[in-house]
Amino acid sequence: MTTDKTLEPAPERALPEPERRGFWKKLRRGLRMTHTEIFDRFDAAVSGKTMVDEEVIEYLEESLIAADLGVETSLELIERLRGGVRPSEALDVLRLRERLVDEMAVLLLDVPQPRPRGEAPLVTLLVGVNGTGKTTSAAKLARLSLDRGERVLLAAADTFRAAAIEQLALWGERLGVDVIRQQAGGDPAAVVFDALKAGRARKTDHLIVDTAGRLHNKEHLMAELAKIKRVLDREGEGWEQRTVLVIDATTGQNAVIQAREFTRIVDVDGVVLAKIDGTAKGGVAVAIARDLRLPILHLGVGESPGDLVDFRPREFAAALLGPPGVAAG
Ligand SMILES: Nc1nc2c(ncn2[C@@H]2O[C@H](COP(=O)(O)OP(=O)(O)OP(=O)(O)O)[C@@H](O)[C@H]2O)c(=O)[nH]1
Ligand SMILES: [Mg+2]
Repeated sequence: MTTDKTLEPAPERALPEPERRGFWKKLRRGLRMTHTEIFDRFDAAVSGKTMVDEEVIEYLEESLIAADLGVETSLELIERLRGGVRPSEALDVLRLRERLVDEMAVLLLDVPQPRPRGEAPLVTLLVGVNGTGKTTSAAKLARLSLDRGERVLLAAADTFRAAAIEQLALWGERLGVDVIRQQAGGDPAAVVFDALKAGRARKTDHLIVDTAGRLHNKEHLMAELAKIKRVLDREGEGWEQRTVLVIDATTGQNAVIQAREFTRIVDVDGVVLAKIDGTAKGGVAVAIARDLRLPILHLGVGESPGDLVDFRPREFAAALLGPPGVAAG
């Protein structure tokens, strides 16, 4: 257990209906492949059985590892589960899974939670390796803020390719959000400078900055992000700032390695785990939260701006491990 007060989880806000229903549907859809990965073999293993035996537990353990929860976390979950199962206890699969959800929720509530949003306008700097989903996540975060009635501005600070600027501009058009941009090859820090100025003049609530991601040239990337950070520090008075790392969940355990490397270059406040819908390795969310102690802010569950859900430990555990058709309360 952590004793650091700042890491103590805030109590989860109950979601009002029908928000809860929409959230639950998207989360379930996003975790479908991972859920199947875990329970296909488990279901096969328990079929025809009445007792919890070693074989069932072992299948479960292997499946959790296969879903990239991380070996340590998987073993810990199994140990906790074993602690609650009496030898030759009559098997109640539902109960077993409910217990699994509870144990997982306990583990996930013991990781750093996102800082609550303050009153000040917010700048979100999106960073990450090539192709992880930064630009799409910028559009998704914009949509989330728009839904909350906030004034949003996007900044195209990935000036590396003209196509990158066009991609963000297109999202801006579709969402009805202005995009601050310069020509391709321009200075990303200058774009951020312009965006802060524009944001202040327009009383923007949320400025979302898209950046380029090239890890094959770490020096360049580091220099570019450092320069953007300097502009934010110098010109960003009155703005709350956060750096959000976008990670591609489909790369499984490599995503954890990628995140670790990135946190060496930049101070990261939280993670958006994109493309969790496209992988059976969605357990990597748990590995990132636990091994790197980075708060997971959102999960990307599709390619549309609406396909972003908050990471809520209890609900995540229930969607990942709970019996089908049971929604978390
Ligand atoms: N299924 C799925 N696809 C996603 C998700 N997020 C992004 N994508 C897709 O992943 C691809 C790359 O997304 P981008 O947003 O362009 O990634 P990026 O990090 O901005 O890429 P670069 O600018 O080239 O570094 C696109 O085809 C997106 O539609 C997601 O949550 N689910
Ligand atoms: Mg991009």
